[in-house]
Amino acid sequence: MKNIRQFPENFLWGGATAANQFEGGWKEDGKGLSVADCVIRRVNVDVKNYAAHQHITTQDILDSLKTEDTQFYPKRRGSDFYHHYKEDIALMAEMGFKVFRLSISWPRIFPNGDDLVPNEAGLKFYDDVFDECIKHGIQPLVTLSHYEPPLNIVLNYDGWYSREVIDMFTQYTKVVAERYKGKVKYWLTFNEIDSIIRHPYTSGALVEDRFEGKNFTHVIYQAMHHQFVASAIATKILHETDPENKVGCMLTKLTYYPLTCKPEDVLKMQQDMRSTYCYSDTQVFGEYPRYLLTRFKNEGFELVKHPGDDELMKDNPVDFISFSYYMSSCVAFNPEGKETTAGNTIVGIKNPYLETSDWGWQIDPIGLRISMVDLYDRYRKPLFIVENGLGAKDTVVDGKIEDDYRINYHREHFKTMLDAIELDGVDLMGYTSWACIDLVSESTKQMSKRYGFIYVDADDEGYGTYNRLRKKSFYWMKSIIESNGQALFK
Ligand code: BGP
Repeated sequence: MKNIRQFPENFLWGGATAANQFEGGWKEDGKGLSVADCVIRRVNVDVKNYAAHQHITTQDILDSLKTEDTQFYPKRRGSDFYHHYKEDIALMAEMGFKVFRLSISWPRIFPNGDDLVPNEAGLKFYDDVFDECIKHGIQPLVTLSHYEPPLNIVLNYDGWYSREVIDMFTQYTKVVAERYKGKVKYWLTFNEIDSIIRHPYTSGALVEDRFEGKNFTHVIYQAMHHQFVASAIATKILHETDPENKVGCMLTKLTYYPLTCKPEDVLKMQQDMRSTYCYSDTQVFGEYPRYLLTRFKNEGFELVKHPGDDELMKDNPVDFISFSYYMSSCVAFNPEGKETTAGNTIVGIKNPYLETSDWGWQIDPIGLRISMVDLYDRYRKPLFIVENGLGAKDTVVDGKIEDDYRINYHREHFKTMLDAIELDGVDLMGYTSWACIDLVSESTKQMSKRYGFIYVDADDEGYGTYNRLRKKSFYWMKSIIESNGQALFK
């Protein structure tokens, strides 16, 4: 009998989005401003120059508050999920999704973060969304914080550097855990919690010019501690509210290869891999790894903890490890003169053996298997791939989008995922592609960097009908899910 290769029973196939890139409705029904609503789309900036896309000043924020513009503030409109959620969830159901990853926009619930009572209209919106998912047999997978903290904590507090923000996040978690008890069973606390190092404003509501005279890197470390404590408290609340809740951390899985077998290059690779693992280590083992504490000491950084912080973190480790994986890159002890290429929030040395996407990200399906094995061997807890996909330029010809390049990307990544499960013994709970439907790019704020199986008719300036179209990959993904992966080998 030919052994039929397929994914495990109850494998959670689905797709992922994030409120600040997808919802729109930036001021509707009582929603407060998030940091994302103030981020301008910078044109004529090299995609490799990630820092330029992320840089923001207090003046930039104040300028953004003077306008209702959505042409240059694309995250204010996203893909207008706010008014299309029934249609979008029905399309996801048509593909056979078992799970839909989305984030709750914190300022839709607590417009300023420090409000005494939540915004009922915001709570109602997510009730309607989760009811729609459940009607279609789709489980919501909810990210509590996905790059959209309330703007108020930037302007009237010191972002996540302020210890009070832990209490605000705790209040927010309590409200949504109670409200959606029984509707939501899968939760992530902070999206890519490690990314606060690379984009402190987006993740930590930190604007460098507001910390005159302070070592900004140390400000980020302290803010990150507050997020770790908040994450542990959220995990505790979610477990106590409903024992069926499963809570995951979420890591940017950046996978590095040494450019040569020169020991210095291999050491550099090991150091860079640890620079992201240290954050998932903290959330899985419930304590800072010694090498992170050693780095703090060597950098003269004194972490300020409150009594009870260590116990909270130790007593509330996560149940599973979720991560994003898009690409891999090379590193070298001496990168001088080496050709570089862009990646997810980083720039790396080009790997001569890999193709790149239209945005320079290196396509490496085997790198996904390497990442899965690394993470599973390190933590021995179930994994969940909650972001993986190809950002590409799609064109509509006679109403059709023939995105074979996206099908090829996913086919090769699904095959290595299955290898990791069947050959390497990795326990993989599920997979949500990023993004299952076109939405605004986090880094470049473009609509034209499309990831979806569903096309959204809107351009970088926000013009279009916002009609949804099924791409060729929509039908392919449907066949993969209904065959639980067997269609990969047809
Ligand atoms: C991850 C974010 C997602 C998504 C993804 C793709 O870091 O968690 O929100 O944006 O990157 O990146 P981009 O949108 O820049 O192509």
